[in-house]
Amino acid sequence: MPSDLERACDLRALLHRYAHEYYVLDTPTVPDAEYDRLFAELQALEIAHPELATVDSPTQRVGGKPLPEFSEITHKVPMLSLNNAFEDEDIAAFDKRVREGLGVAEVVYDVGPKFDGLAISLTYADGVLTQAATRGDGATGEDVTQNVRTIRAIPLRLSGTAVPALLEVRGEVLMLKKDFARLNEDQVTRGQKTFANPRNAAAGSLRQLDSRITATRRLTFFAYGVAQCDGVALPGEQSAIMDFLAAQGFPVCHERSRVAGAQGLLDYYRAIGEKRGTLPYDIDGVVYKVDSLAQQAELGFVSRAPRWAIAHKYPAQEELTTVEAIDIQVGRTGALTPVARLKPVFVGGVTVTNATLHNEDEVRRKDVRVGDTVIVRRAGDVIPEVVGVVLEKRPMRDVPGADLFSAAQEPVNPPFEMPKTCPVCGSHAVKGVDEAVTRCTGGLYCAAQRKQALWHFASRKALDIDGLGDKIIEQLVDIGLVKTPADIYLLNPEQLAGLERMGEKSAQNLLAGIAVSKNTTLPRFIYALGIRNVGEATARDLASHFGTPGIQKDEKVIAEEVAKYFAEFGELMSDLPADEAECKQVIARRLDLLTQVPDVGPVVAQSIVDFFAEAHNRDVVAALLAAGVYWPAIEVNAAREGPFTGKTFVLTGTLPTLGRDEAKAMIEAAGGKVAGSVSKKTSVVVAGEEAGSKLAKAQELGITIWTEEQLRAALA
Ligand code: JCF
Repeated sequence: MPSDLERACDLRALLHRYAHEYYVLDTPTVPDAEYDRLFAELQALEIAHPELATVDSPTQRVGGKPLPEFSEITHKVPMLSLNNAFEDEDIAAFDKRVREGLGVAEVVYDVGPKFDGLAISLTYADGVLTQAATRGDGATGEDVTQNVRTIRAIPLRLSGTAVPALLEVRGEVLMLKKDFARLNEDQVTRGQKTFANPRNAAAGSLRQLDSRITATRRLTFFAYGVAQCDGVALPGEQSAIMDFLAAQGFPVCHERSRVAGAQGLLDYYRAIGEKRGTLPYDIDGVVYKVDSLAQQAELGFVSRAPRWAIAHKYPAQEELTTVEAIDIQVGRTGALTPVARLKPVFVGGVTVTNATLHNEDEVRRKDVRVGDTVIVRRAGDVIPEVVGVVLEKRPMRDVPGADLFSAAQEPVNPPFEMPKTCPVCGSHAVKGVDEAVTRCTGGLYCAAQRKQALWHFASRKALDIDGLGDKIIEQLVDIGLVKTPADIYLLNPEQLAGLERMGEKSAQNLLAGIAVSKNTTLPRFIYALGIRNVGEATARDLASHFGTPGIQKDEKVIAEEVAKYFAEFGELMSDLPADEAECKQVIARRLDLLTQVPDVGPVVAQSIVDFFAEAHNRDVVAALLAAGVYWPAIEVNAAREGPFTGKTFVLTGTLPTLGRDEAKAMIEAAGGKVAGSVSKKTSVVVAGEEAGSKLAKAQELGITIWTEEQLRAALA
């Protein structure tokens, strides 16, 4: 039986090792629960025997009493800023200055990402963290030691073989993108304000007077340099200093590298730029440093920045601009989307003039108003978004009647309100209970929906009609020549001749494009119909599940026989019975039929049933086939023979080792089918971790439930 003292020491060593493996080496070796259990044991020991506690115990990371304010700390070695560069030429000029300053032909650089976080300075006396300070103005910063102790990535004690008497490390505190997303989700559930970006979240968390709050925020840290070191000789290169820091237990970035010459720098800049969107943290550039410390000393400083280093920035992903209007866009399925019209601003490498505001709730949550100054973000190829409003810049006026004693101001701009009617067709706009989206109820009566339905129908992955672009669709709908996709096939040269910017040649080309598009496939056809929630993949799944006998070129398809070209799927194409009870039964049968299709769940099935229950949608299908649209036959794969032949499986939750596609492939190879949702026809539900409603439904229906292990055993 070890003594309490020994046990406390062992626990600290273990917890220290696990945290190091997790945060620094990025290779966890024990589950979080085990860490938490050992942590609780150590905490209990230290509470029972306060004399056992040490300043570097992991239990010190939970935060302590709130401070009245942060005290000031003067940096012994000033925290400098870096000069910035944006253009390749700036980098060539930097490298030239360095080479000429040193009188050498080529210079080796240590290079790494420039994290978008907060610079911080950490002081270790005899290997123990004693002080942490923010950068402040570079000369004095704030004492955030209590807060920094809660950051698990930062060692409380150094772990190198030779420990310096004094070590001052510089680095960046930041929040990973995933932790930022989680924090904001939590803030929303708690009804608290969200942070605009990971940097603000990190700053807000680090500058908490109550370190217990900081302890709940997942901050991390990367070291990038040493300001002071006594008692141990430091290596002579920046890159070797980074290795030294890693050996002392600090997280150093895996993306760092050593390169030679301006070309090496630019190649690195581009390589990291391509990875930028997929890195787990935000960066705003890369940092280049002359690797040799002797050469650094030779180059020295200009005013407040080193001559031996430069930050090469990427185009900003966030900028400020003003909202000039909030317009409503009408989508293909009638969704009304508020869109912010912005004063043009250059962000993320392009000029942005619009940003989607998604829906009413989102506008409310962010409280975006016309006239507001907003932060616009465009990260990578992601569409631009309004991150938030700069409330301090909202235009305000005095409240009329306010006097000296009740002087008050109110915003000049009123809150945004979703219109009650569609701005294009005037139909009622409705929002389902629990739904975020407001929809125009006009359907194809609404010109906006019609135009987009046509555009979708003609698009490359649908019927792929060459020459039928936005502008032409716009005109065809506005003059009333085309109301449904089927009308496209009735157009003649005289009608097209009347359109703006439509010469004889382009009219011919368009008609040829329309004629060619008749030769299609069933998946394209289903996709082209624009059924809500039915994308390309679902259209393919439906087509290969149900099959089709195909349609010959120039076959005369009559309206009464349309259903047969869709095989079993054709059952969906008839009016629902007027009798309510009967109607319910038919719908249930249709849903059941559809949910046997792999990856078709109840929501998608409902959309499909609703679509074909509308006579006007069926009329369009019939009219398209009557107009001569045709496709080849698809045979439904005869069920493979195997132990699972005739059995239908449903997969739910995360299986311990098999991915969804792997499990599906195994089942299908054994002759089984995999369906998207559970019904009476389901033979077996294979459930993994976090299985939800499908598992519940299976239990309710008394369907056999297997684990992955049981699935494997059945096939063994
Ligand atoms: O990641 C950073 N923001 C960063 C800042 C990285 C560095 O290597 C730096 C820095 C600021 C100053 N190096 C210096 C000398």
